Amino acid sequence: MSKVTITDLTLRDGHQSLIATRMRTEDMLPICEKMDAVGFWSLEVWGGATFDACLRFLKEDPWERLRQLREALPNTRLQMLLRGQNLLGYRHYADDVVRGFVAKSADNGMDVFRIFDAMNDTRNVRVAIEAVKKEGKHAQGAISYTTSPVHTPEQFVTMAREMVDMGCDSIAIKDMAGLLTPYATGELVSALTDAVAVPIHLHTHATAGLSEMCHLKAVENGAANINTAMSAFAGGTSHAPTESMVAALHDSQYSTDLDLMALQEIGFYFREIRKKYHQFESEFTGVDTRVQTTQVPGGMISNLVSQLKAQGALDKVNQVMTEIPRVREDLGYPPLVTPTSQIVGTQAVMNVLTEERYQTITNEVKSYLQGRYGRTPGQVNPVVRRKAIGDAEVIECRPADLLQDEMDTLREQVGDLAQSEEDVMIYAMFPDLGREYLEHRRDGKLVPEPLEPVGAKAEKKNAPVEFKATLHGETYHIKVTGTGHKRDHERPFYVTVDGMPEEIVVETLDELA
Ligand code: PYR
Repeated sequence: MSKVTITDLTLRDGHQSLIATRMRTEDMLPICEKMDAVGFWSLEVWGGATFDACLRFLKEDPWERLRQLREALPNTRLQMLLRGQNLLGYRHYADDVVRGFVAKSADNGMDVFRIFDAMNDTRNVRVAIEAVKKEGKHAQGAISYTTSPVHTPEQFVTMAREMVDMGCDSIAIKDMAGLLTPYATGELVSALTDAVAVPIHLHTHATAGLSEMCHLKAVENGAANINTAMSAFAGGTSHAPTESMVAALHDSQYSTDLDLMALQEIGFYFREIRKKYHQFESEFTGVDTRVQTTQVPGGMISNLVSQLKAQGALDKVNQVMTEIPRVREDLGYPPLVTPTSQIVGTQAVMNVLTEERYQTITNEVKSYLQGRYGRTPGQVNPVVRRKAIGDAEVIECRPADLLQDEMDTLREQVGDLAQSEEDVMIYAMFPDLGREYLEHRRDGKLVPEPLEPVGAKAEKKNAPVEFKATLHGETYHIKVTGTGHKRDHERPFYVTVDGMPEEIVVETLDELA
């Protein structure tokens, strides 16, 4: 039995899960010295959606963020989440882009690369793993954890063995939705520790309220490392709190030996920081066990709510939640994680909003059914496939085998806008967004998305929901009981007037107040 180490996720998955990846570098740097002194095994600070969010919303150079964090955290391993052949984007890139991206990440300070594939097709992680090893860095192979009639613990063990054979230094169970239960965790960790000689790390989400129990079962069954987030960015669709897990394991054979008081101080810092980002708080906080029955991750639920709101179809949310598992089954039960969560989620929305299921089929679903994201875990629905791609060929090879090297073309396309190879990578990841970012930077026009002042939301919340109104000499008792969402400027409020239900349309909540 040995000590347990901790990877703290606050600076990547913590804020990605709770405030839509909006934490700015300026809010990370002041606390780095203290975080660096804690003795974490690693800090996950980069990758996943952070690259996209830096460019799209924060107008920050993601590479500059990495360099600054490297400088501010000299004593702690920096860790990132890499989506295998999808890197930090949503499509497969050619192998030369994968190798170049990994090399630049290592040059700029990355130590640990957690690499996953949304289909668990190990062919899609091989090039990235080899590239990390070539740079002399830590390659961590991640299993995208899911449950379905075609997934078994034995398959995950086989996958772990394959990734270790490819050169991985550790294996992570990546439970991105919070599907794990404590006993399933114990069983899987035990099977993995028996099967492979490298350390097992556990990454799970707190959505269903099970994460601390899962971590406990993981360490009891031999996990070397657990992933947590500082309490201010823990819970809900995020992770188990770092401070609580340190306290839970204290004085046991699994003790992390981290200083709880030092952690508390860091926790208070983040408590204040989170307030700044209140406008990005998800509507789903606290415990939501629906993920255990629908398999729909919390982050995906909030995305769906925004998609449906934009279509004026928020009332269809429950239908979409029921449709997602059906689409997933039709597609052969892929784990739901970027990009398959978007592929399945968007098709489910289409299926609900159109008269007939699969009346409209997205291009991503067509590509998926042609094998362009990799091998599907189970059989796909042949009727849906025929409808989507007719007699088109389904590829059997690794999807990136069909891609020509891209770097020369990308360099040529971006031209003088790129002042470094890192800039070329910005363009490579997201050609439209990357070009726009580089142009705005050249023209001195980078404007980050504004933050609403702290308290702005609180004021709105305080608008009266029950009041008396006098009209033509008659006094009514009005109680607002809920809002519907049609178009943003025309929101009906459901009210009771003297106890009778009424619908009134007002321009804004402020006007009503
Ligand atoms: C990501 O790909 O961004 C995840 O957090 C899974």
